[in-house]
Amino acid sequence: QNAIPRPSGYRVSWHANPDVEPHHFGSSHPMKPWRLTLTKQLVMAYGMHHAMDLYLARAATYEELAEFHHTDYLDFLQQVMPGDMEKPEKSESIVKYNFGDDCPIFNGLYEYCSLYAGGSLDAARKLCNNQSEIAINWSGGLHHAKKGEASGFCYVNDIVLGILQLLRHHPRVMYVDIDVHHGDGVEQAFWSTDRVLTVSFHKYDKDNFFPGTGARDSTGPSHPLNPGAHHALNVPLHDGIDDKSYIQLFKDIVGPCIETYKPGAIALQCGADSLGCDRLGCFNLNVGAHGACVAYVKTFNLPLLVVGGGGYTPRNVSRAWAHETSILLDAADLIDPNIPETVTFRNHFGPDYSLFPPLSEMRKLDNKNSRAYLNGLVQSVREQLRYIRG
Ligand code: ZLS
Ligand code: CA
Ligand code: ZN
Repeated sequence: QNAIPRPSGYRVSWHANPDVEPHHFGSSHPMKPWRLTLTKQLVMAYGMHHAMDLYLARAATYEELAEFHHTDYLDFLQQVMPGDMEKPEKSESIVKYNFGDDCPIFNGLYEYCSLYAGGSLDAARKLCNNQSEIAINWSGGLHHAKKGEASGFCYVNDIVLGILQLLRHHPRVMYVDIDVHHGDGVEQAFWSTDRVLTVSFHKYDKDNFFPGTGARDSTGPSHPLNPGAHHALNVPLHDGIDDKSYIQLFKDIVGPCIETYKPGAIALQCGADSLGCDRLGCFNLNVGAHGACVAYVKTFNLPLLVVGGGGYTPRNVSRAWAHETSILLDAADLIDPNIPETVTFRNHFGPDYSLFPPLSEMRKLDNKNSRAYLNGLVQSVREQLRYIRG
């Protein structure tokens, strides 16, 4: 595969540390950091690494993590060991900090957390220093982590840390989240400020789908004098949303949000569990549609922090994030949809060996989102935006 030419107009930076990849949540756990290895192999097989500035992410320091997280939580995260789960004297803290099946304690947990957080911090700093226009950290995007507890496979919130960095240089930052789950940790962190507008698209079912928050009428603090009022925007969806409706909805909502709020920078969480055939997800998107959302955000030409997130069918996560890397490089047209013969672990991409397998046809799923429901969402978002100024 020929190398992708380097774009002349703007710089794209890639922030990663290969030491994230071998961490293991446990064999039955859906989160597989190994999907990052597969993503990198695809990106390299296409020659995309020649078109970006590549940075080895450093570990976030304790002090950097403490910009958002409570130090008692960080101390625990730093000291806890795999065997502690069974120790009675540790059980109080384990419950308090929400460790367990979703957030297991594994070897190298603190290293894993500080490396993926370091990637997002480095990426945000490159944007602030004008050394990059688009900065990518596929190992980040862990949107559920709270100040003082782990949640939903997330231990430290690299997105919050990245946005805090962007806020040093930009009066307003917009956050967009296309993971199938609600971006509750990021929403909560910026709940009381008008300097961050959070926008999450997600499956919403209060009782049966994690984390159970993110209803349409959950828009920020209810007191009108609280500056954060109206600055959380939620797009709750039902099962099976398809390419056409999702792309239309995304543009109808994200476009007016950017035009109204006029952010100085955007953080985009690209959770790939919104794809069809995801092990945990229930949407029906193809790789092309997921990428179309990324492409749309890029058209606004704002400094862009791009992070990963969920995604539990590794072969499709890596397809999506490789395709999205090519979009961010303006090189999607130069990429062969047939996965190169030379890619390492090519067997994972069979039998089709395509970057765009027909995911939406592989699992029969009705779209439970009626046209009327989606139109109602767009209407209600328009009404919310009347309270927002840039
Ligand atoms: O957004 O639904 C839940 C919570 C439970 C059900 C599962 N049990 C284990 C705990 C209690 C109510 N948790 C979700 C979390 C989803 C996090 C998404 C993260 C992100 O994509 C960003 C990275 C959940 N869904 C599925 C599982 N947990 C889950 C499935 C299978 C297993 C294996 C390992 C562990 C226990 C058996 C597990 C969790
Ligand atoms: Ca989401
Ligand atoms: Zn998710």
